Amino acid sequence: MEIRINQGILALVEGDITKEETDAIVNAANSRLMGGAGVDGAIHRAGGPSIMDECRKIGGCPTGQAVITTAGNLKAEHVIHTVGPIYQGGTKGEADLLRSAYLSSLKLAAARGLKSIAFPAISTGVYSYPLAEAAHIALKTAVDYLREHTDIKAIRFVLFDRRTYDAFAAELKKLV
Ligand code: AR6
Repeated sequence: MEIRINQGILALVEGDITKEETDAIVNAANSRLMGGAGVDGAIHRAGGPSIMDECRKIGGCPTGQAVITTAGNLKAEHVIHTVGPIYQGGTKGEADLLRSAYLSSLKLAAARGLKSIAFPAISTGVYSYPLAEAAHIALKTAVDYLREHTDIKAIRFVLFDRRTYDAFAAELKKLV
């Protein structure tokens, strides 16, 4: 599913983010930037050890913020590592932190002059964020960004399974 918003394209695809050819792919990291399971593990495995070397030098990233490294052996040029919230019932500021993870990544990409970015469904795996709510926040942040800015031309959500793709597609239809 693909829609034009202002001067940009927002796309939903089912697939593996490590195969993306966007200027940046986004990693759903942890605040120590030490690697882990899920998409974080997949990105470090496919990209090779240089990404972790850079993460070690950066040292960490608070929840809701983002940092950038090169992308080792991946086709993308950069990896933006952001940290989504661990879902704890929804009363611990999780929604604001999740929005901030997406927005910080977009702002960092734009500040580096990057034109295309691919996101996974941040916080919806190990961090247990309810899928429909997380999809709403992710897409609203992306749609608003494209409406308000013209620097980034393509935002892709690369969703690992059909259930996640369907949840994002349902939320996008409600938003636009
Ligand atoms: N491409 C795209 N999406 C993927 C891929 C892939 N190759 N692999 C998994 N996903 P998660 P979180 C999906 O758990 O919830 C790590 O240990 C996955 O199916 O990767 O933010 C970190 O180090 C799900 O839909 O991230 C942190 O400690 C989505 O990516 C913690 O997990 C996010 O699931 C972060 O947890």
